[in-house]
Amino acid sequence: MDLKGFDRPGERAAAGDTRSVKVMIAGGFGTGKTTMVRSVSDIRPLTTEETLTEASAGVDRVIGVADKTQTTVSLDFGKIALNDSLVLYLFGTPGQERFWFLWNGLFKGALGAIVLVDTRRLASSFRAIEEMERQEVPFVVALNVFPDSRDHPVEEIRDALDIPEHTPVVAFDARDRASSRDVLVALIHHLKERSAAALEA
Ligand SMILES: Nc1nc2c(ncn2[C@@H]2O[C@H](COP(=O)(O)OP(=O)(O)O)[C@@H](O)[C@H]2O)c(=O)[nH]1
Ligand SMILES: [Mg+2]
Repeated sequence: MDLKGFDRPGERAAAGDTRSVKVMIAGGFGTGKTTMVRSVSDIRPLTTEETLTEASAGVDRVIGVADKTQTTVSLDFGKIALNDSLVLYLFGTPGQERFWFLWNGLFKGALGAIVLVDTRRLASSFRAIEEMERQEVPFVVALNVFPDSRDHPVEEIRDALDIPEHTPVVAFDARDRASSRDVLVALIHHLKERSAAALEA
């Protein structure tokens, strides 16, 4: 996919001229943020995982996330070059509400975000979507398809989560590199469409 011109609207980027863009990977607990950063990153992603104990299980609301035994207590961080002149730095947000106080600093300098949604547990991503709007970060909603996910029409999901009309909603598989990369490309196109000017800031 041709992404040339994204980094310097109206100009072709000179050889070796690379633009780095910070992208947030957000969404509820267990929606696949860590999985996505791991599958798509060119570098070995940094993650801090802590084994979920019996004691924290209630706090972390593992109900409905049966086979999840680890929860991320720190950030996922990854990097992907989409082409010669565009490198994305990916920052996964901590899923648990008790870490959300960190978000103000976390979003600083972010040009866009992906909000992951598990359609079996829509409510878990509701606050992440609200937060994107509060932070005024443009985003793409990515429906992470699990084996027992039902096939919901996109409009139904848009309604249920109150996703703005102009915000793209795409289905993908967080475990798959190409699929995860396509979601990032969709975000870049969305940013490009939204405002070429904002990208120069
Ligand atoms: N079947 C399936 N399982 C997934 C997918 N994405 C994540 N998982 C699994 O779901 C669980 C939660 O994913 P994780 O990336 O840790 O979620 P996070 O809390 O958002 O970081 C893990 O056990 C993953 O292996 C997916 O696309 N399909
Ligand atoms: Mg995680």
